This record gives sequence, C-alpha cells and structure tokens, in this order.
Amino acid sequence: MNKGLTAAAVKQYLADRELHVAVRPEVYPVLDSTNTFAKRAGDKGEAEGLLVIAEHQTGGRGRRGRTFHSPDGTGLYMSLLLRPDCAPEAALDITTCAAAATAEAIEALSGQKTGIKWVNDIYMNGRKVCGILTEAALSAEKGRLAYAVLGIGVNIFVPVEDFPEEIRQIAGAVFSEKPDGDIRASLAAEIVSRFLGYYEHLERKDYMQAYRDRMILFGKTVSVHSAVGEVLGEGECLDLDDELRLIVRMTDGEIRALSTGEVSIRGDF
Ligand code: BT5
Repeated sequence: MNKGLTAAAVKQYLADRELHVAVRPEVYPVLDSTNTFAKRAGDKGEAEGLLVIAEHQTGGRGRRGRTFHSPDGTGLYMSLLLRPDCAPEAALDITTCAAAATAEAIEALSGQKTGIKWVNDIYMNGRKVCGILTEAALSAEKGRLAYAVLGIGVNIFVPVEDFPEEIRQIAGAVFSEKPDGDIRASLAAEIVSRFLGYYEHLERKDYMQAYRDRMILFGKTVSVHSAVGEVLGEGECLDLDDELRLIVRMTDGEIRALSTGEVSIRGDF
C-alpha cells in the first residue's frame, strides 16, 4: 500500500469499497481552506465526489466565523463536494451523518472510543479531536441545494509545539503520540466510505443509532446560548429527537427542544 498522504494512496484505500459516488481525491501541501477550495469547484459546476485534502490550512474555518487550527502534517483536513437532491434543511443531516461516520472511522483505526457533542464535534477523553463544517449553496430556481461541501478536520496527534494557548484546554488528538506510519490516507478513505454508505439513503437516517450511542451530553448540565452568544439559561440534557433537536430540562422545569443554529451549548464535557 502507498505510504503517505497522496491522492493515489487514498484511491488505493477506496479501491475495494462499493461506493455509489466516484470519489476523486486531490491532495495539496497547503490551502487556505479545503472548504473554500471545494466551494469554488462547486460554483464552477464540478461533479459530486471531488475530495479536497490539504496537509496544512492557513485559514481553516469553523462555524460562524470561528477558526479551525490546522497545523502542518498533524491532522487530516478534507472537504467532500456533494450534490444531494434535497431541501436546504437536509444540510444538517449531512453534518450528523458525517459525525457518526467519522466517529466510527476513528474508532476503527484507533481502537479507542469516541463521543459526539451535539451537533458537530467529536471528542476523545474529554477533548475535541474533530470538527465538521457543512456549507450549502442554494439553487435559486428550485429552492433545493445546488451543492453542499462537507468539511472535516481531525487532529491525529498533538503538534510538537502544542495547540495554541486559546484552544489548549479544548483540543485533543486521536493518538497521544505520533503513530508509526502515516494513517491520514486510510483515515480519509475510511471516513468517506462510511459516510457515503449512510449518505446513499440519507432520508432513512441509518446513522442515527451510531450518533445517539455516542452522544456525550445525556444527563449532563449544559449552559444554553443563543446564536449570538447570549446566555439563555442552564438545563439538563434529556434526549435527542428525530429532528436532531436537543431536549433539555431548564432549571425552571421547562422542557425545551433546542435547534442547532439557534442555540449552542457549553459545559464541561
Ligand atoms: C468546527 O467549528 O469545529 C468545524 C471545523 C471544520 C474544520 C474543517 S477542516 C477541513 C474543512 N476546511 C475548513 O476550512 N474547515 C473544515 P466550530 O464548532 O465552530 O468550532 C470551532 C472552535 O473549535 C474554535 O473556536 C476553537 O475553540 C476550537 N478549535 C479550533 N481549532 C481546533 C482544533 N484543531 N481542534 C479542536 N478544537 C479546535
């Protein structure tokens, strides 16, 4: 098998998988953001299946203008261009589906357990090891998605110079030390093939059980924030409904169903 992170290595790892989408990996030493690159390709009409991978991102993006720190060689940073025939709301299902698939892929390669923090973060040993950002473009005529870019960043090991001060208490890595051999290509292939397995029948929500089984919030006390960061109160996480709303019992006893996009949660996970 090919060593290192190359398009040929990713293709080789994907060769024996039965996938309904032709995956076309491209690997770059450095990009500002693989999501931005894939969006540009989407705007130009590129077909579903383009998989953009960078060894390093200079402007890795999180949600709502946040940054995803993407140091050289220590993580997997990739974006998959999708053209699902679905309503804009289904973009959330892509994120959830990707979280379940990525958690399973990380577990398969590391032999360690992962947890999912609603809605798009993967945790190991209390630290965030992966973030997911789905960005969708609308087709104005049809009111459907023109394309979606699924971006996934995984910290494989901690950089020698450590994570920057501001995320040192949050960020962690899949492996405590640099693993022997480069697992980035096989991890990319494992994530993509598991994701596409679920995505082929997205509406069946086959990934829900895997997602729910890994939810780390049930029974935890969380602080609920509006999309603009205003504190709305505290509550206990009770459940997740089929629309992916988090069911929380607020301290005043009120049961609320929280939608992602409208609220975020903080706490000690
Ligand atoms: C995310 O946003 O976690 C989504 C990250 C998506 C990154 C991928 S990499 C490939 C593709 N190309 C891109 O440009 N993006 C995608 P959010 O939930 O908003 O979390 C961002 C927050 O996570 C930051 O404000 C930090 O607190 C923390 N953070 C930043 N870098 C991190 C890292 N490397 N590991 C863990 N936490 C990090």
